[in-house]
Amino acid sequence: MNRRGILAGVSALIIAGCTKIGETKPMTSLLKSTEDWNKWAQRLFGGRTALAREFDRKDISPTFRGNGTRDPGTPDYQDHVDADFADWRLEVRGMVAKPLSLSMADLRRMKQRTQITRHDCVEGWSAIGEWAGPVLGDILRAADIRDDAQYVIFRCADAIGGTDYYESVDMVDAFHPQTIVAHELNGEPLPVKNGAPLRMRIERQLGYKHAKYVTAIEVVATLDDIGEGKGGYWEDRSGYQWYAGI
Ligand SMILES: Nc1nc2c(c(=O)[nH]1)N[C@H]1C(S)=C(S)[C@@H](COP(=O)(O)O)O[C@H]1N2
Ligand SMILES: [Mo]
Repeated sequence: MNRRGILAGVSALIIAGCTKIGETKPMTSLLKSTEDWNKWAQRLFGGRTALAREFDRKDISPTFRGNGTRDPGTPDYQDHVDADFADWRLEVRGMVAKPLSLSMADLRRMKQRTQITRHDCVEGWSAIGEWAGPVLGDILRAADIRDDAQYVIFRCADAIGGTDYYESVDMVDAFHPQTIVAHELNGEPLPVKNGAPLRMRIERQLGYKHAKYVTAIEVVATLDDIGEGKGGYWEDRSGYQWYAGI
């Protein structure tokens, strides 16, 4: 179910709820008006769909450090670096009616979103940067994802200690307007240390959710069969939360 579906469901609930309120006295005192239902709906969903704070150009950090993998270091990745990522592809697959294989040019041709946001790493550092790229929701709509899809997996070109890095989000974050597939940092193509040529921005969550070196987007119904089943590289091995809201 996409965000529109969720919101439609909530409206239906609000309307159904209103009819009931009129009928039952205890409910009338508990939930006085439509306003209360709206507040309840907002608390449940509004918190997740709200925008992350955006900053001004003057707030941009002079350097944006690289963390975790700073270079995938494989011969294949080095070939892509040498070719300026001209042949990099982003695969979109899984529960989609139209699987896609997007080139960097395809991604640059799409409508772009630019946002200046703060990145917060669990290790205790933050940095503000300006990111640009297409909105993930537009890519998922182009691929025509199935109604019963639940999660989006990001596959990466790097491995840590022999295990491939990956991450995942649910459809609320996948269709969040600030969730972008970034190919630029501060007006320049992404540096290798920051995930060249493509990295996710999942602005309402902590740094480890922002997958770098993205090679594929996989739409699935369950996380059970991916990695160790906890939805991400760090979630699988260190008990980091799958939902790392900030
Ligand atoms: N593919 C991949 N993505 C990754 C990581 C990684 O090691 N590999 N590290 C994560 C962590 S913990 C953080 S804080 C950010 C760091 O992004 P940066 O290198 O641009 O600072 O990337 C995240 N995404
Ligand atoms: Mo991090």
